[in-house]
Amino acid sequence: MALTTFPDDFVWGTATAAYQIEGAVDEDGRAPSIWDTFSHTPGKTFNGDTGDVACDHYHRWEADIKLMQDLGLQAYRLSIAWPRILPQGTGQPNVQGLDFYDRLVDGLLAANITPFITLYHWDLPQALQDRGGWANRETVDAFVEYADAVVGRLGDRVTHWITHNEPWCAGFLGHYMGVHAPGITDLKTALQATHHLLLSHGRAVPVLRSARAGAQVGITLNLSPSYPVSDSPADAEAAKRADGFFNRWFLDPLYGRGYPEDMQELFGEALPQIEAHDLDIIATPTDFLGVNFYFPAVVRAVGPEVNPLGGEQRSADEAAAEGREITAMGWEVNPDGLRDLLVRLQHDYQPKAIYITENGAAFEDQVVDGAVHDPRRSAYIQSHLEASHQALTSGVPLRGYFAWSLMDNFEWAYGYAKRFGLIYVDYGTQERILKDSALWYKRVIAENALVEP
Ligand code: IFM
Repeated sequence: MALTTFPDDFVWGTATAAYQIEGAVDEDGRAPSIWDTFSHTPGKTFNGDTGDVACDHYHRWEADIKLMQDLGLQAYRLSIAWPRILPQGTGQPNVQGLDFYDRLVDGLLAANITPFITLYHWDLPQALQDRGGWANRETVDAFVEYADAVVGRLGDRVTHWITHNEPWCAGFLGHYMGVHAPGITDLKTALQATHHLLLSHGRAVPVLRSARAGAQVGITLNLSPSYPVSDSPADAEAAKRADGFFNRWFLDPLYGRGYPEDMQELFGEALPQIEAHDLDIIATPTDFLGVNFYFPAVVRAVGPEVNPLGGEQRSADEAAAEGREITAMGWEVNPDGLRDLLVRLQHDYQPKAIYITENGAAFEDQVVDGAVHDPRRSAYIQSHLEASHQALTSGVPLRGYFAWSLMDNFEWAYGYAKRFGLIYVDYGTQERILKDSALWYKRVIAENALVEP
């Protein structure tokens, strides 16, 4: 029975990223990215896993589009591998790399699936890292060159563009915590890299928009509403700082307010170099905001010796003790966080439109008699769709939802140990199996409404 109906023009999709699914890392002129280097460095990923083969999507894309069609997907969010297009980061575009995405886009359009293309989902050409990577301002120019090459080939057909995926992760996980490529652990470098990521976004917006009338351009942020773990003023302050770190450090400059003052004070000497007009460029108006939501930050105050930002997230055990369900990533399930986040975004920033560009969960899926029964994933998505619908009802301009992920894939430092897919991938044979959640999501799309899992 239909429970909750979505607007007629609501877009239903799934998302992936190039390095997580493509494989074929040294084919047709592709050169290494920072993730090739990082994943091949001993000790950096679970089990030493790499994206060398991944889901072999580079060779199986036609069959994968058929699966998308079977699910009734209306949209598919993919990312382009920069090192396929400009293997050395700049210079002459690699025609074979462009050809691959050209075929993929045509295949999607022929299947009536709208491509939403992300330019940067973390696979910086290693050649650019060798020249300083995102901490080097020249990488901003290189990104614009890359955007120009992609749009020159695909811009006549692609209507939805996302400059960056989760600059918080690329900036801080990659350059401060060091758990993502390029594996640097320095706050000043991280803040400089983050500034250049945002600057490159602003520079690329007009390039992407110029290709075709009506092209829609946005950026995708991973956002976590932050709640204090207790009523104490110290925890409230810690939650505010966490909000500054995860959310406002990106949202404020993107929406024309510059970097938040409280965080500038906190970062002190680590602040990035900012040139005249950088903030105006970063604030170039966009057509939509992409929101990736998985879990909120529930935060307590700690001393600077524990964490320089003066806060830490409560553990999975603590969350479980409060009755929260925990996913295989150790993340707590809290769909109210998504509703609160969407309502707050509308209240504080008024984006023209919002797409949930990722949401989903990893669980320990098993194949039993050729099927994968994953009721917790369907329940996770359903509860977040309910929260999304509540936000819609209260006036949030939510235009679509992309489940993460179309299929199981390379989960970065976790390698292949974590499965987020609606489709199960047997990495030994590359067989794909539609999980129960995929079959349920197919019904949601067909009904344009929530249906019981
Ligand atoms: O797999 C990632 C994706 O690449 C970016 N967003 C979060 C997902 C799950 O961790």
